[in-house]
Amino acid sequence: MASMSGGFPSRPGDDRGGRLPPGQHLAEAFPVLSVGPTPHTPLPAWTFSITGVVDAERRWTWEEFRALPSETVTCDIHCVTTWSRLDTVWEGVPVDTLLDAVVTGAGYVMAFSDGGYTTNMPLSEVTGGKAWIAYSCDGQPLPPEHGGPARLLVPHLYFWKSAKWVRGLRLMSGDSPGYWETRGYHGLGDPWREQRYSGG
Ligand SMILES: Nc1nc2c(c(=O)[nH]1)N[C@H]1C(S)=C(S)[C@@H](COP(=O)(O)O)O[C@H]1N2
Ligand SMILES: [Mo]
Repeated sequence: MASMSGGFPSRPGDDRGGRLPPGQHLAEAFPVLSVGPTPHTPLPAWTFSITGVVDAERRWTWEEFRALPSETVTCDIHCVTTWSRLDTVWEGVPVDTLLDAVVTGAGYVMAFSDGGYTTNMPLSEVTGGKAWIAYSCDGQPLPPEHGGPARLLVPHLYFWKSAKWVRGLRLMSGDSPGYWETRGYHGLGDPWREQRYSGG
């Protein structure tokens, strides 16, 4: 079978052998989409926290976080503004590994980031091997504009759920909208069901 790796635009109607969700096209490069300035938190000041509905809050320093077992993940990413990239390669700590450190009855999670960005989803969307806290992309340390030192990676949902500069997960009993969800984006955001916007 021919290579399907990205880097050139797809023709309209070309779904790359079924790998492009409806309404998506291949990005030529790796676009940067940020609602505010890129934060630059020094690593000695960086921590990752699990807060909210937990038996006890947990916090890792950068050193502790980087000492956790990590995985390499190859996945396709899909932005709600219709660009996709295929076969992106990431390295990161499984969210399952971090959640193993707490006991929770939460049903939802809010990822929170330096700069104030937040995004919410059902907790089940980031468990079971579906999400990572990624610190490397395509073989390089994650560049600041793409969320370095670390970002949430939830590739099966639209990419706005993959919070850049993530600093923690707040576990919640009930759902609550994050930054874009407050502004009309979908609570779940499944690209295969084109869940771009909520309501109507
Ligand atoms: N902290 C933060 N995370 C964010 C965003 C943002 O503005 N701030 N934008 C989201 C959106 S809409 C997209 S498409 C991706 C873009 O990631 P990229 O800039 O690495 O392509 O990050 C998501 N995570
Ligand atoms: Mo996006």
